[in-house]
Amino acid sequence: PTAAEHAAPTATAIDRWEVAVVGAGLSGMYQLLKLRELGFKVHVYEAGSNVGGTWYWNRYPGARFDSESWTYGFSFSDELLKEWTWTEHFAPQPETLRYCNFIADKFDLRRDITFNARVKAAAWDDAADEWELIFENGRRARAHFLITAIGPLSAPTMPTIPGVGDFKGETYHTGLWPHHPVTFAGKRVAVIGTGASGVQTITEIAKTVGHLTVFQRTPNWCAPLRNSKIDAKTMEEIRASYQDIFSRCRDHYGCFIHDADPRNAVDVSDEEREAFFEKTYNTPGFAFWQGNFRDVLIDKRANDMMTDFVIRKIRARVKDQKLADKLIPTNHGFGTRRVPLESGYYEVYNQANVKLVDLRETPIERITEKGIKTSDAEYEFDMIIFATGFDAITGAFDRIDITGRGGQKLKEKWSDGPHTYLGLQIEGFPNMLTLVGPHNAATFCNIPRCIEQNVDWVSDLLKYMRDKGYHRVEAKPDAEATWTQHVHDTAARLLLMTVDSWMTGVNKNVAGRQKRTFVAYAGGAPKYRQKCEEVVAHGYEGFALS
Ligand code: N01
Repeated sequence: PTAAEHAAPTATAIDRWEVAVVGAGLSGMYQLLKLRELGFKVHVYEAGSNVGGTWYWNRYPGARFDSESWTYGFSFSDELLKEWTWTEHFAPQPETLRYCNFIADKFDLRRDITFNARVKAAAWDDAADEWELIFENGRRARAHFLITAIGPLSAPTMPTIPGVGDFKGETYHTGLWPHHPVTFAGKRVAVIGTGASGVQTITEIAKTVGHLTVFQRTPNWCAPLRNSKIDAKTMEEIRASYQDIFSRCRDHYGCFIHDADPRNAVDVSDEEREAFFEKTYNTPGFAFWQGNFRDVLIDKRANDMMTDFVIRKIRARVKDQKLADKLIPTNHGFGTRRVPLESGYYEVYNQANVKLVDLRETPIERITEKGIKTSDAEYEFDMIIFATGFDAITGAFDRIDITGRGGQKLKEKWSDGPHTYLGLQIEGFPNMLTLVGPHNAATFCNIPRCIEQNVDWVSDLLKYMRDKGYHRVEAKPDAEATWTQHVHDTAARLLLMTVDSWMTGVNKNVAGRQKRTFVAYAGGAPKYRQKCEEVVAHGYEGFALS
């Protein structure tokens, strides 16, 4: 059936499942497939009208991978690897969304997915050993296990600028981009935000826009993507090397194809360092960030060297050096926030029809019916694009009213930052498993590589429980406390902990998200995988099973 044929649930009967999965992005789809194969009665609820998650919602112009396509796709099915063809090394969003739909079709997933079903609340019923889900339209469902597959960057946030709803022209948020075509030719367009979404949007729409004004609060360090097409012969070579590709990704900290260099930047000669920077800067993808000297993200001296190299690159690309000054970050070193990869971003500012407004000099005072008023000017627009990001990692959990054992609210439990065991389970919330959840290596990962690990681990746990006759799984308090402390200890040495960003849990547009905390896992995917395997080897150590 097509997506349109899946009606939203109506407020009558209660569905009952062994396992309810929330979200039909890549993690929810793979989880469905695995549990179906294991014979569980499993069902997925998805807020959107079709599969794809991130790739369903983020349809903004220029959206594309910054992981190599062929390292990003699922590895679990040889058939899928044989049948699917990537056309670009960093596929654009429409291609990745097609990939998601291809998976849904190939494995006939849609028959077990209800679309247009946004979960409003989830509550644990201790007497029945069940989760009850309540949807926005009032419909309910019950399941013995609840698996969240709700994504780390899926709760878009609007800025808290006065008058934000007043503008009468076209408005879009990059993370909620409409399904209908949007045109920019002849229009006066504003973009607020210069994170990865803003950088991709700005670069793409600059090709056709009438006039573009970029409102930048904090400049970000960017590096070149260096995308190219994949021809048929190259695709065959990629297919022949998939096992090697996935094995290399397995060994990398973030499951990327870029091997980290064992040397320290501070230990090599100036010439050697410069040559290596040049080489990695010219390599496609995250090589410069994820495959650089081993000390660049932990030793300030090494980071300064890397940062100095990138400053010279930006200065060479931007003609007006006063403009270059504004585009060069001054409050953080390269790579200490998520690095947007770009394809001609800096050159956009050489265009006569593009203006950069530096909000550190002239802050926005309000949004008006006609445009944006800063402290020194009033701008009129036909369209405002909000590239203002997400309430990351915990935001999607907060948007569901989740109640655990004894009436405990997850939002309250996490009011000072998440507490989890392995980023997969939470004390007080029995039988709830969090794929790509906070404190999970998947949040800092070439995500499908880590999704496969998460889903396989959760599926094995459910099978183990069924085989052994257990009905409940819940993290023990001491295991949760130890893991949470480990998460913070591991992050402490990273330079990124000295900077505000979604990676340090800060979002100035969300109440209660002003203080830095660590919401991901910085020990790296290999170490995380090893820990998960050890827990299993010791009979699911740290979990209470009953
Ligand atoms: O969001 P962001 P994003 N007034 O939070 C600005 C992934 N991703 O959607 O830095 C003015 O990075 C804010 O300014 P500041 C990737 O992991 C992947 O771009 O807070 N400006 C910032 O510039 C990425 O990191 C891809 O001062 C305001 C911007 O909005 C993550 O998603 C592509 C403001 C938000 O940047 C999030 O990226 C895209 C205000 N009131 C995204 N409020 C791939 O390539 C916010 N801003 C795969």
